[in-house]
Amino acid sequence: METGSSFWMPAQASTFAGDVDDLYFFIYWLCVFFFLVIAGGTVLFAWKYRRRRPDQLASAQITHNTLIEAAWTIIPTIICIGIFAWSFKVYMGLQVAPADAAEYKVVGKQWAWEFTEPDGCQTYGELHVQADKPVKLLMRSEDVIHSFYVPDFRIKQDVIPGRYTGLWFQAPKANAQGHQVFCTEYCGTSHSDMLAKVIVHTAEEMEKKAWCETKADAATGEKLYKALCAACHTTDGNRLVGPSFKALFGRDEKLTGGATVKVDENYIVESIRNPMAKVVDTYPPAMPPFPQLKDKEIDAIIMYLKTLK
Ligand code: HEC
Ligand SMILES: [Cu+2]
Repeated sequence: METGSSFWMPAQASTFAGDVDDLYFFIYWLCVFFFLVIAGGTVLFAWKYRRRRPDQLASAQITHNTLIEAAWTIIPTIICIGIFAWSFKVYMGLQVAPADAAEYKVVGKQWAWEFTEPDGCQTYGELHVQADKPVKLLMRSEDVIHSFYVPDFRIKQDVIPGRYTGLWFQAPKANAQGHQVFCTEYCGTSHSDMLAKVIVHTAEEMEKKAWCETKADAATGEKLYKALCAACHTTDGNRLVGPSFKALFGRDEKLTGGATVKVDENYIVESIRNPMAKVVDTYPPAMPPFPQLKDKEIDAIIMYLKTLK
């Protein structure tokens, strides 16, 4: 468990996580209190005024009590107005990003998250932000409705095709492990694999931006695989939406239409750039192209695929 997390709630890792939790627990305990009063009162009265003899008439025929009726109207009204005012304040805090927030672009698609930093650096499955600085996310979907949810930050927003939606947050503390991101709108077969992390950096790390230099090595390839391909391709031989990458490199692949192709570097590049050109036999033409991947990133993926014996 992360620091600050409890049995009830995940860590409070954004500036407004505390406010959201305070409001939540206020409403929660208010409900517990009234549940006990009402359910307890019902049980108590059912017992206290029970019929004791078969010929017993109902006790006093009370038609109304102005004082009690006024009280149970006015008190809940005041409580509801109070909850509305409090929620409105917290909600506006969540909705309105400060003017100096760093603007990141977020794209959700089946089944990965892509991020573009204000300076154009692109990352996949990892959102890198600076500690104690406001961050604004401008989000869109390339296919169906997704939803961007960071429990540690207490933020969640639908990501919709054909229109931008926004979110903002400020994470006070650096966190190298990262805060988990989930997709919370059911979006197809690998919905539950549509994961990412928000990694919060110190100012010095943000200056260096080590994650922005792409190295053409197998480790980088593995990271890209996990962020972009793992929802459809396994490495253990199991069939998912697409074929497994286990022992893919060098094998002879049967294509729809009957032709056979040897899996080499050029076939892999073509599979990534133009997946419809050659479709593997028994699989649907369901792979999206990845025009955003740089040549170096594809080199890294190929190096990683070669390690999967
Ligand atoms: C939405 C699901 C999906 C995602 C995401 C996806 N693929 Fe695919 N991929 C498929 C499907 C389905 C096939 C089989 C049909 C075809 O050949 O186009 C396939 C086929 C392939 C093949 C040919 C495999 C073979 O057995 O010959 C390669 C190589 C490949 N994908 C690489 C990638 C890489 C690299 C990524 C990540 C950058 C990726 N795919 C992401 C669905 C996906
Ligand atoms: Cu999704």
